[in-house]
Amino acid sequence: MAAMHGGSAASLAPATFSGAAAGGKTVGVETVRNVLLCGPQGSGKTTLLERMLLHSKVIAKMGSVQTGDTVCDFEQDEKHHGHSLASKVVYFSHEGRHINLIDSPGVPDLSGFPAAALAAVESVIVTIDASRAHAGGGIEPHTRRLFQMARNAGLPVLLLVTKIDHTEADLKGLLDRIHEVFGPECIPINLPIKGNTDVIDVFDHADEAGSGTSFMSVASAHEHIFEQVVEMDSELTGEYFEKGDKLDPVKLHRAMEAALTSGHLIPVAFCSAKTGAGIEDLDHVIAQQLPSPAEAHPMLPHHASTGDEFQPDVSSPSKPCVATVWRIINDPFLGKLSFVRVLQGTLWARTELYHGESKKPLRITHVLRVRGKETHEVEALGPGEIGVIPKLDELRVGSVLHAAPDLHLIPAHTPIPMPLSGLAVELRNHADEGKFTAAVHKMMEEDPGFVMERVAATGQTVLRGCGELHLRLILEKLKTRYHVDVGTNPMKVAYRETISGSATGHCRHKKQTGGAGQFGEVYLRVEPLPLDHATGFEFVNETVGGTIPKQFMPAIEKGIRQVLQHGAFAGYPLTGVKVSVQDGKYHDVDSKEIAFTTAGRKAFIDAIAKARPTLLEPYVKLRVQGPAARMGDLTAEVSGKRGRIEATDLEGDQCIITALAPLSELTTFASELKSLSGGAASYEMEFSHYDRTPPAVQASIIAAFKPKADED
Ligand SMILES: Nc1nc2c(ncn2[C@@H]2O[C@H](COP(=O)(O)OP(=O)(O)OP(=O)(O)O)[C@@H](O)[C@H]2O)c(=O)[nH]1
Ligand SMILES: [Mg+2]
Repeated sequence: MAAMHGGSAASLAPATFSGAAAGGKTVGVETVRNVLLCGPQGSGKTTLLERMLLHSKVIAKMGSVQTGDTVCDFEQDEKHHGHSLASKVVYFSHEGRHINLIDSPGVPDLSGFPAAALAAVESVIVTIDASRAHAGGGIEPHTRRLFQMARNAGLPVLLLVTKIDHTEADLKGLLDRIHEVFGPECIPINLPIKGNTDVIDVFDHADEAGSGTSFMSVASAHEHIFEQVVEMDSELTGEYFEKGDKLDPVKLHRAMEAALTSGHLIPVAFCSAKTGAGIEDLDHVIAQQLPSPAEAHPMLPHHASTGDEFQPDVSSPSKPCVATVWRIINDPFLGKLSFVRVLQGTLWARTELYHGESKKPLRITHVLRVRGKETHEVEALGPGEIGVIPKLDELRVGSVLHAAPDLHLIPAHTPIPMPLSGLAVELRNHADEGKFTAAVHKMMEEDPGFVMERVAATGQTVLRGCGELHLRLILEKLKTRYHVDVGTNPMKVAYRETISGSATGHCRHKKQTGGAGQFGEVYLRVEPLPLDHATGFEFVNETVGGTIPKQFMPAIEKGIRQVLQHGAFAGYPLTGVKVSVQDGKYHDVDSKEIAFTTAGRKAFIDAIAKARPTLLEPYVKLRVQGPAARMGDLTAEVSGKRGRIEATDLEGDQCIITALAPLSELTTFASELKSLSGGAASYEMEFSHYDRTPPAVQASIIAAFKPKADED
């Protein structure tokens, strides 16, 4: 056994892998269960996994998030914050099944992690915290988003009510809210009994054994879930109404899988990680009711040529292997760990597989199973399994490994959120540049919602994430894990300069310093090009009679291009201009390229100043979603941002506002929307186009611009 960094074992961990004992063999595809555990922050996911591992005797003592000794929250920053900050995998056996569970962070800014894990699992458990279920509360906007994300991916969802031990938990009220929010397909598969200290499985039990439930009879819950399941098969429905629940188990199982996959049934289960209530039954439901990789599949890659989904064939472990990478960890001791999901065939250690379009195979030396920070070496991973390939630098999230050289698959379209929040950073110590770039590169590989950009238009290095908290966590990690300290600045908007009219400009550049002098004179004309012009710049020589010899034209163009890059009046790149050089003068001795570069630059700046200079700003397409009851407030908020509303639509109890808005107005939109709606509204945006900045805004930007002293 080797260990990833984070715990005390880390520094002792050898950078090799050993201990094939526990999981040396592959397991049959029908025994595999891959389940993503997601839900709002603090709803008890990590504690629940701890309890499940204890229950299956994988660990002898239960850790807690308070004491920072859980199997999943092993990183220092997770212990420090008391939250999971990335996804982790654990596995254990139950009723002969090999169960892989993925714990994911509930912090909304980190929803890239559960999104990326949709390429690894066949079903999703969404947690709902019973301790927050009083006075009509209990289901947060983030819970709805996660539920929707899983359903949009076509995956079966089980809703898991956690912390039922909580004394104020109003479970009946919560079940009503679940029906209201997620629909009547949400039906209990077990019910709390004995004062919420235990649960009874209502799929297996038709009558109340022992004490009754607090809010629903076992008999009616049993009837309810059976009726819902048999509806998937008309023959089975007939048999059920004739003979009752003694049905053919194979047919019943098939109907159950169909009901789960189509969303006709969303089972609701209850548990408490604190007391252990409902844990045995949850294991049983996962083992017996949730689908295997032979019955359902994760989000799949697509064929590059046709765009069709790749259809995995899990009928035999000897099919050509296809595996997809869904998570990367750069461990300081073990190196790069690529978490894979085997879609078909067997992934053997000491074998070669192709990667993407490359004709050169990659050598797979080791294959591992992972439980928290522990890695266990195995010979192979069978169809449907989740595991890790260490030390392959070429792999990224979304990489597809395959045994057939001509197969070209593109990654599954997992709903990774667009990183909308940006922060400009500056190294405090310039000697750290190499360290900074390497650290950011590693962090981008690990975190699906994080990117770094060097923005040429503003000269800034920008870190983009999915919210202010996300950016804070990124800066913290840079400092504590990679020892790189950066200062931060607000992100500048990438304005552009252009002109709205035509004008002429002139410069006679004459300089005598010591011996040889400099001489060049240029008359030119500028006119606007359309905003959608392909290159945004045209340069023509209209001089006649050799007033300026041809060989000086590139020098003049060079001077003009310097202005295009650095701007003429506000310090932003200039675009959308056609320049024609019309006349000028030269001197046999003193005319050198440098003289015409300077004359060209100054004549151009002179012309721009007279050609109604205009600032352009980036516009984005904005999509705001929130409660229909708040539509008026949300529309007003968008209009207040100079947004041009394009459409307002209603979808159930939600409203969707589509608008075009200038990016410069949206720097604090996320937090404003949050406080306006109590977290119930969210937004997405994508770049649309550049458009003119209103005169007042333009005036203040130009006023703030201090041009550098012009050195010739
Ligand atoms: N009463 C009670 N408290 C619980 C239970 N399970 C977890 N908790 C507490 O709830 C808090 C959050 O638990 P976590 O397991 O960290 O929750 P999480 O869902 O993993 O949170 P994130 O990692 O932030 O997404 C901790 O203080 C736990 O001790 C439970 O069954 N009953
Ligand atoms: Mg957690």
